[in-house]
Amino acid sequence: MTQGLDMTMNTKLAMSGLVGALGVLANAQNLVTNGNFESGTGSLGANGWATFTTASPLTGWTVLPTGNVIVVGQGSTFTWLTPSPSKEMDLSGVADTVGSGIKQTLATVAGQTYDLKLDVYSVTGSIEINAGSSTWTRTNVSTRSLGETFTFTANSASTDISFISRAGIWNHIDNVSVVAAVPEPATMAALGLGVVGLFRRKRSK
Ligand SMILES: [Ca+2]
Repeated sequence: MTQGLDMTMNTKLAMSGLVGALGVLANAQNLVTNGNFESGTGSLGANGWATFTTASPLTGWTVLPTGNVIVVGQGSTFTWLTPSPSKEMDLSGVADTVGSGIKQTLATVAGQTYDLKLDVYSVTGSIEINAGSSTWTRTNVSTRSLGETFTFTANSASTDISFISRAGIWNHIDNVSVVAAVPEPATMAALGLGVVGLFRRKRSK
């Protein structure tokens, strides 16, 4: 009887470890909302672009106070747009405002490492990329650069990511994603213990 009770306890512990570990693994999905800038843009107008400000935010994103960004679409007068995305973000907007940009707050796990990935196109420009306390700058990316990856570690349960025009014009980004990098050793250990625990339970039956 006692042994049976112990086994139940062990099984529960093993299960909780396994479920917890699987929960973290399941988080290996994109945390960014509307990272491809295809949602909630409405009509892009005759010129093929639309302006977004703090007063008229874009789905999933907060436009920074100095922000005056535009979403650019296919068929716009900006003919340099490549065919692959139908819409993308120009951080400097029509007015080419320095400090213009967008922000999004993500639910993260403190201590977890994440990969921030995005497409960058910055003709005579400079894009500041932020994730928590990490900062990177991409300048004069005159050829569209796809899937650039920046790795950061979250300090808390929420992390702000932001993209800001620091100079020049045509500071474009698209396909922004943040995905948990390889699970932490502690997570892998919990997963391993969970599997071992279940295996032991089966064998003892
Ligand atoms: Ca897009």
